[in-house]
Amino acid sequence: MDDTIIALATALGVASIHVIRLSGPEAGEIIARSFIPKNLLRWNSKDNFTLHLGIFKDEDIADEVLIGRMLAPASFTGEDIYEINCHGGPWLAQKIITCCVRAGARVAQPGEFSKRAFLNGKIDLIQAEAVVDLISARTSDAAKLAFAQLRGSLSAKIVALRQEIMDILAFIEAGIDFPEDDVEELDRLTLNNNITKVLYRSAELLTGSKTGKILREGLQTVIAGRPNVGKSSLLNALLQEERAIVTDIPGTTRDEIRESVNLGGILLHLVDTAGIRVGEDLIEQMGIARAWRALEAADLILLVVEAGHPLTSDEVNIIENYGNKVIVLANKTDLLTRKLQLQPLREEVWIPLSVVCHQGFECLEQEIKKRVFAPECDSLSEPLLSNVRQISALEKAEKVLRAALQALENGFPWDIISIDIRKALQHVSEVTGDDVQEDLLETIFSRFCIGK
Ligand SMILES: Nc1nc2c(ncn2[C@@H]2O[C@H](COP(=O)(O)OP(=O)(O)OP(=O)(O)O)[C@@H](O)[C@H]2O)c(=O)[nH]1
Ligand SMILES: [Mg+2]
Repeated sequence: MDDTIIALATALGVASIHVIRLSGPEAGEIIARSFIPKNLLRWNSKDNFTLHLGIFKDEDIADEVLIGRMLAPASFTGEDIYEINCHGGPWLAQKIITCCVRAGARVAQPGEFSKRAFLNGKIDLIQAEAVVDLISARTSDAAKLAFAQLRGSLSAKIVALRQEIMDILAFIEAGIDFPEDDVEELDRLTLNNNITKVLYRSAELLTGSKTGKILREGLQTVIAGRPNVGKSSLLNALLQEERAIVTDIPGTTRDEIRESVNLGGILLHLVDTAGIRVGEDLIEQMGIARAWRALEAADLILLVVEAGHPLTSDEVNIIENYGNKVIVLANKTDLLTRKLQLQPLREEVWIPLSVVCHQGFECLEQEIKKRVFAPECDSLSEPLLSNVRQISALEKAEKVLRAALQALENGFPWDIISIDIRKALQHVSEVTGDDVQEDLLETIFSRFCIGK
């Protein structure tokens, strides 16, 4: 971390401006070699968080640029940062970078600026990962969630949880030092209560994480059913464009068609599949095999059936096998002459639909929302966990805490219990990055973009 790194922070291509970022102890000197400020006095004043107009000049280039100065330790990385806003030609940007590299800068690895911010204690891992989520957010709830994490509301919860585990550990250590039988009984009860309290808090966070994960990643949503029931018509209606071919010939769709859509704030990754039946030719059979496979990987299955018709064995099979991830859409209600009788097989939800008359879509949206937002987590009022790595670390912590509780109930000695509590502490610390291996850090930050 003692060198100065440089990268293009904007996407490479033609744009009105490009932003080149430099961070490190020599950033100021490197810039000064090629920058001729318009107002030398202001530039020399070293005032922090200031913008400077001037000319960036090298042997074979010159550009009028604006340079932003953010000095250590108040900057994003905690180091001296200079941001060059140059004109948006990719060649020009590349030239400026080359010129700075010649002056001593090193081209940054992906995520290296954020990694420095983390290592300098400016942000924790939750916040670093939230930046990436905010950049890739495609719905307003996903953006809100990432922003809340970036502001540290989730970190505060994890830090509190970590503190409670540290208190438990301190309590056990004291118990080990003063082992007296009558005190021991009382202490075991207190310890049991305290571990249970921590478990309750982590369970709360993990329940909310189901919503968080969906808001962050979206739902893998497979549209399935037998041929000609209106699957591709439903896809087109949800996308509001004629994406898939629709005909009244059964077996129209062969290959999977994948598109994403924002339905009431939830990102659905839709997969339209071939109608399930005994395929007539090899191509159709291959499509049908893909449809079955897609069901396996789905978070949500929209099973389209024809309203008023009895269920086929394949439809029954899908409901029975994938029960809680199925919503049955009884389509073509416009063709019915009498009132539709809905007869669920189990606990699956049925929604009457007419794609051509655009009826039933609100109901579908409500049902999906109901599944995403568990009643106990009302929208985004609470900070939610959403990142798989963070969720899995907390799950591991929960598992060892349960083991500790069990060991306590079985009358195991305190030092054995303390081993589990220590492990729990380590897993919770992994969430914020307070205790994390170097190679894990490498993996996390390598997923970031260059210049971030
Ligand atoms: N009356 C009526 N017809 C519909 C409705 N939805 C779809 N259709 C018609 O049903 C026929 C089949 O529609 P598709 O969307 O191609 O059906 P599919 O399920 O994708 O069929 P395959 O790709 O063959 O599996 C078309 O003629 C559609 O216009 C509806 O709500 N009401
Ligand atoms: Mg189709």
